[in-house]
Amino acid sequence: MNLYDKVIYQIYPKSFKDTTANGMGDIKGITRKLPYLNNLGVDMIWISPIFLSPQVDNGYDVEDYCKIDPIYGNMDDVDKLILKAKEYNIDIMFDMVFNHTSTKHEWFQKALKGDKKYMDYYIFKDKPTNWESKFGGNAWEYVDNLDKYYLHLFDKTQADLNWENDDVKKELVKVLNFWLEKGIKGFRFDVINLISKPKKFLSDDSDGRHFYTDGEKVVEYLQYLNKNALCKYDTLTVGEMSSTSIENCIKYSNKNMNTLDMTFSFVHLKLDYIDNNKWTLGSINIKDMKQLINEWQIEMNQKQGVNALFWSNHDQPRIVSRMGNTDDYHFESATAIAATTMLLKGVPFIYQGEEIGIGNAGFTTIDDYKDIESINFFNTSELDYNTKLSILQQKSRDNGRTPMLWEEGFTTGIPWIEESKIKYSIETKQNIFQFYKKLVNLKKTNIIIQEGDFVMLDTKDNIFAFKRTYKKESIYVYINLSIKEEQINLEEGKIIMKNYKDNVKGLLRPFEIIVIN
Ligand code: TEU
Repeated sequence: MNLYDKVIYQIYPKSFKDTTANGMGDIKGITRKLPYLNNLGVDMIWISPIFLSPQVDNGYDVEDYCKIDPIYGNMDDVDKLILKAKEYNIDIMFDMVFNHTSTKHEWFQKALKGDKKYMDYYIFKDKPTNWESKFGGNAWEYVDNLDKYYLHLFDKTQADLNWENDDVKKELVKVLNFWLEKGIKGFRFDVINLISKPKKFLSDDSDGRHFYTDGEKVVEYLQYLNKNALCKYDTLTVGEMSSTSIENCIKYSNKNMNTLDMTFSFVHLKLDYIDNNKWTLGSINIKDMKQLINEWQIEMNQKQGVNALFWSNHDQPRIVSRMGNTDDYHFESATAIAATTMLLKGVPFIYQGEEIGIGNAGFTTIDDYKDIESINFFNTSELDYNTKLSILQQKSRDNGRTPMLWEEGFTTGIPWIEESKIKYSIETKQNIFQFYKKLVNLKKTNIIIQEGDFVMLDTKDNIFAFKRTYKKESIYVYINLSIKEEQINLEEGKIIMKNYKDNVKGLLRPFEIIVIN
């Protein structure tokens, strides 16, 4: 499948559109909103997991990869969605959580009973290491009747699979082929660079991640999936990479490697961590951000790696709250930030609600939070209540999980999670949407934006400016990422996009963006 002319939209189904009044979004809700997605102009929708699951981690704990969780509907709904989406030329991308399964999965249940075949599907050891779980606490859980510990890099109900076992790989290939046969065109692979565990399980004075991140056999395993499933169909794949490097992302996305089509990396989303700790009150330094983007744009491009471009997803706070200003420049900052992904080289992902400027949750009590990672942090941190609450307001994954703000409402029932407390006008939402629509269209129709090389321009720290060049033709993008007005000399040419009505020569106003051809 062609890559650089694509725009992908992520749906977090639980919060997208409820058609049954149970307070949770569903598959029929997605089908109902296809005209809206078609109007936005996206090519593909990535749907976060809708497989059978106890929902401890909202579906990232899979009990059966080939069954649909009844809270979202049934297989018939999925078939209809695929068919209907085709009418709009929209393809569907599923979210494959292949690093771990839920402990409710039949395989794990058999393992728990001491079935040797299935114990070897997971990682059971006599002695634990001191590795930390990504959701807090130790990464090993003791099973009394087996007198062994199993590895869980995430919640204790998410047991890591043993990819050394050929049967595991075969089972997972079966799953991919099942969905490919049904007409699913894309896959997002959850934390896929964690699947290759070391030969020896050791402890040291770190949290352990260097032992299992970007392990020796990730490439080999991805090639296996590619050879036995993906390459037989016209697909588009993206791998979610935890704490990775450019070098590794090239291996995972260069087409000559026969691995994946592109990678999500998170280095740019850790800019507001203090000392690499998420649970702190940090802020993004624009200069550092530009430097990082520059590095990833240039190096990935040089060696034919492909960047999946994004700021927001279901694990991240809303970018307009994080980097923009929802009080005074909601429209301007939402649109300026949009241009920092949509106009770079790579494949942009829009996360539901980003296209209408939804901000952080703004929850003021711990009772409003639903996310397991957030709750674990709250329960285990020794900070005082108010500090913990402020940190959650800034960093909780629930910031990205509040219901989609449809004009007619998300649900007629009681939503599973509260709406964002940040209120703003329907007009602003519509204006942001219209701007996104223009960006999507530009991406889809302009070869310079699709294929052009990236060069960052030298500007003041708060201005992000870059040039895209293809066969001697260039597009210049100037973005003010602050509330400070800034003098700037713009390139001569035609303004093809702007987020202020007029423009003032030699000046970029707060969160102003100007695109020149
Ligand atoms: O997330 C991987 C991951 O390591 C982080 O995003 C993590 O959730 C958190 O932000 C660390 O602070 C993926 C999924 O996107 C996420 O929803 C799942 O919870 C996780 O894997 C486990 O499957």
